[in-house]
Amino acid sequence: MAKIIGRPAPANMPWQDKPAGYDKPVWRYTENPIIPRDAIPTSNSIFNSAVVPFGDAYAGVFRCDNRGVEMDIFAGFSEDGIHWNINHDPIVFEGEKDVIRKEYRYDPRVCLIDGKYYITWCNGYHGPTIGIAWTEDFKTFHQLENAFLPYNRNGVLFPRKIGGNFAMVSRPSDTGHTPFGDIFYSESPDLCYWGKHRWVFGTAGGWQSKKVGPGPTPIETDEGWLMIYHGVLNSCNGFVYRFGTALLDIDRPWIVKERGNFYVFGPEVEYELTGDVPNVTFPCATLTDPDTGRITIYYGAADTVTGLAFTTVDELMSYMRKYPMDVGDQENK
Ligand code: BMA
Repeated sequence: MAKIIGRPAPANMPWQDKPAGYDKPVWRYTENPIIPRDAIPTSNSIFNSAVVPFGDAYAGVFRCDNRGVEMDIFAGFSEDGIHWNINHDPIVFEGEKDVIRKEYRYDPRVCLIDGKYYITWCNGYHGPTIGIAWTEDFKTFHQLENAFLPYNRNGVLFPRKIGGNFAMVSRPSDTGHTPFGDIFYSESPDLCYWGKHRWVFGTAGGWQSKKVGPGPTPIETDEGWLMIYHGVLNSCNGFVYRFGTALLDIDRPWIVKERGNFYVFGPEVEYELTGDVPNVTFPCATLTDPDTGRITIYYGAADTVTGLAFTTVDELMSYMRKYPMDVGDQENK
């Protein structure tokens, strides 16, 4: 089976074995949600957040909407990846005045590349676009130019350069709740100028028929980039957010080698089905263990709280292969 390529996992990576008799590829942490909506004094909701190993513990960037329901991102720290101390004030970025001006910030991702932690998020700049910053200590954050013109959401960096360039997948959008969405790939030599924009894939049937967008940092395996992505159904009662998997070519990630037809995870339990926005499960980060193939997923639930879920590279690959989608002629798409 596929092997995860990457740094060894922290010894205390959060994990629970699959419950006996459970027949789905991703299972929930029994103590979910790990972060309640009011974990800091001003928060209305804490969700769609990203964590990474940091030293011998963990750090993260959290989406906390305040009780004015204004969106911003906050740094946080944890010894075990489960219990978090989130700063009570949002991140203050250093950088050029035009760059650090703030309208709103949400849905952060964190990605370690060559010893620096890069944060990407949906950044308000006359509409949503992709903000980028880096930090080495999760105390001082240096903001770079926005990656793209508005409108775009879900900018997710690859954890290493591809063809000598930084690489990112994203979902071009509109100013509102965007009734469309495909995943595109882009490269940059310097994290300032982005190009080589390639279409990766678009919507398909059922659970992913309205829009699809990148989730956590793609996971490098010896068979390709394993991408966990969100898919959205437009039901008669609003959007439903689930997630599924695709395998991208390692050197040309716009080439889709495989894609699952079935979702791997979706809203099923109370804190996912009810909250500020019902029926949303939205993954923004994973921890991975190359030795065991374990994958721990951090996801936002109902735009209100943060949950943990578990799977393995074998579970995701075999489920994708059991229920595959025909990806067509990728060389002529
Ligand atoms: C998307 C983003 C996410 C949110 C989702 C469901 O467009 O705004 O932050 O989780 O909608 O409301």
